Amino acid sequence: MKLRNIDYSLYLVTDRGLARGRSTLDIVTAATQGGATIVQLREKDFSTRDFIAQAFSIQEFLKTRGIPLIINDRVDVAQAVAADGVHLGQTDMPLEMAKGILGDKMIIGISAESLADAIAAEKGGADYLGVSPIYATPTKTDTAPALGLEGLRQIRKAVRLPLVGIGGLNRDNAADVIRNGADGVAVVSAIVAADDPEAAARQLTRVIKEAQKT
Ligand code: TZP
Ligand code: MG
Repeated sequence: MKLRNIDYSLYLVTDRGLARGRSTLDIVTAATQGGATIVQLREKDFSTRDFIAQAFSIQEFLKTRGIPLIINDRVDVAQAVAADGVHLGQTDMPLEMAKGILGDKMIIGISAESLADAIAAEKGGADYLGVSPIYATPTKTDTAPALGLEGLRQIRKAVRLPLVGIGGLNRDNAADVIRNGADGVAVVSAIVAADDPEAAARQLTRVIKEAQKT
């Protein structure tokens, strides 16, 4: 069954390469202890089999916390492990095809790199949008031009879907993203590469919750 009422407030996106030798499960454990509300498993160089094994292990942990697991890029992996959702970019499987395969059982998140992307994804039945990138980031360099807070505001005005900002976000700018219309803040390096990922997540959670009140 598709989860409803997802809390997108602090959306962790994993990256083994930035974890400084710590396991993805360690990072996910620390991040959720610190308040991450949703986790996307992003594995660009795993074999399919390793990706599935990793997904099962993270899922086993997240289920005990009631935190949703989203799989990056791979509709087949998401389906194989019965993840809560899949996240697709503009060059991944088209939304319509993913919906054809997954039906209405899974959350489908779409990366919107422009206002037109956002409008098309809402029309096509996406469940949430990653507004990408808010700022340029060394974590992912093959992105569209940064949308900035102005780009985020324009998308907020045009669609009703939950919006998660991503790209260059950290505790110093997370509140701006919420105040300019995002429901949540997605981060890689601000948690994954932190000296203390749990403390980093806790700090982000505090900033985000505070901004959500205003
Ligand atoms: N998609 C757009 S930007 C990005 C992804 C996966 C990376 C964000 O990483 P960071 O370290 O939070 O800037
Ligand atoms: Mg992708």
